[in-house]
Amino acid sequence: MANDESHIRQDRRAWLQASAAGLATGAAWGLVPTARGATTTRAAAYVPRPRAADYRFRVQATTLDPDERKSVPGITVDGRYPGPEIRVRAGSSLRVAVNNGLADSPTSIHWHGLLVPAGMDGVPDVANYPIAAGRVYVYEFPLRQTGTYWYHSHWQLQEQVGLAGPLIIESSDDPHVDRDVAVMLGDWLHGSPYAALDVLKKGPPPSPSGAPAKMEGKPDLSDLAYDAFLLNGRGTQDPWTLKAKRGARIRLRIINAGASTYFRVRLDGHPLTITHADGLAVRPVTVDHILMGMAETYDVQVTLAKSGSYTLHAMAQDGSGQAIGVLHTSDVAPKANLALPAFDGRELDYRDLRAAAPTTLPAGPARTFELALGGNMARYIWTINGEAYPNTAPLLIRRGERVQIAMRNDTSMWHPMHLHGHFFRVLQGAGDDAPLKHTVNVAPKGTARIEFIADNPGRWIFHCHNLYHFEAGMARVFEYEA
Ligand SMILES: [Cu+2]
Repeated sequence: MANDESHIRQDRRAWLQASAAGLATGAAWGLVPTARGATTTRAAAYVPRPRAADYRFRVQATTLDPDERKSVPGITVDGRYPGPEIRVRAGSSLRVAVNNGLADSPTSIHWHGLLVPAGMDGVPDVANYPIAAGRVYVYEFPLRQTGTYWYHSHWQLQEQVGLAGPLIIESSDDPHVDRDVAVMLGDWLHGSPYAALDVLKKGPPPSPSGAPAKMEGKPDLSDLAYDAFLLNGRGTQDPWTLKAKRGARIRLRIINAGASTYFRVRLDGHPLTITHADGLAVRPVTVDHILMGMAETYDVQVTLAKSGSYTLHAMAQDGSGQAIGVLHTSDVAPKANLALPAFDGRELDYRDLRAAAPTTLPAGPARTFELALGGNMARYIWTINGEAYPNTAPLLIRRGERVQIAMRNDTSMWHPMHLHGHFFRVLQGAGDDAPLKHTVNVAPKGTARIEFIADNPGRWIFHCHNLYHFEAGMARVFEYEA
């Protein structure tokens, strides 16, 4: 017993140190002095590794009413949407014990944009078994990067009903700012997304909540008619606000966590200086607004030079609504501007993104893939090279290869294509300083070229981050050959 107690005290001491170092912010669900932790402490002298920041997540069924118009069943971490913010320091490692408190469903958490070992990626049937109801899985991995990321369920449509949250890895190289906040965008239904998907699979007709928007016509901007758009889990009736002193420099870590919504983002009265894309530093570029695909993140720096209240708008690309937040100086009350802004001026283009340092890949044999993004709208099947996941063969690659992918979008919808476990270079007229991203938008009838070095062995899913397109087949697995 004495032994056990001393281990617990050691753990508490470790926790205090971790807190002081900023490793365990959000300590309410922070380090847990378990038998497992005690074992780790005992082994520490023999297994040198950075001390993990510890989080404990309980996935549970919850009722949510973020826009205060209808309570609907949700699935969350600890009853909250967005889920608790993970905020850790570069160079540490992260441990999250996920307890599946759902009565009747598996779950599985994906750490979006993180270069994790394959067994920690959280994709059922690709990297992991799903976590059965009532079971715990401990995700633990070293942090090999810094920046703005997020986590979300990769099980069925749980992401749409609330299982997502921000994941921030702070760096000592971060520019000094007065406020540093995550801004998570989302889309929200008053009905079941599973019912909505069934309706999509049956085809028209359009009807109320959750039913498909019209499917014919030119570029198709949305399959679903959403009931609300959310910013940090709040509707426009009671928006998220941020108070800062006049002159404050503010870093907004914007995450498009929408399940199937592209957002146009702008801040009243302020240009947006983009400092990071998909977590990684870019040469700062100043624009008026950004079109963000699902799963993309942008870090934006703004300065509130003059007293006032300024609304941050995230308008759904189809114009059907917006999410807002309000930034204001401490001498002025926050006042929401609910008018949809004009998106004039300069919009961010991938060609504006330049990595902070050259990103050329090490020499190695090249392997190329041509991938056609397709769809059958009548049956709501989405494909890559004519095949719908999971009835697809893996795309084989080998460690050390430069993998080059040319995509062609044969459909009338946008597809934000996301690769797990790697960053890729976006080759859009860029040279040595092509930006590194984990998600690339492919416009209707458009093309995109990317390349990455195969340096993280395992099986990795590559998929459209429109949740409904993914569920309906738009995915392939990259698999390392032995
Ligand atoms: Cu898609």
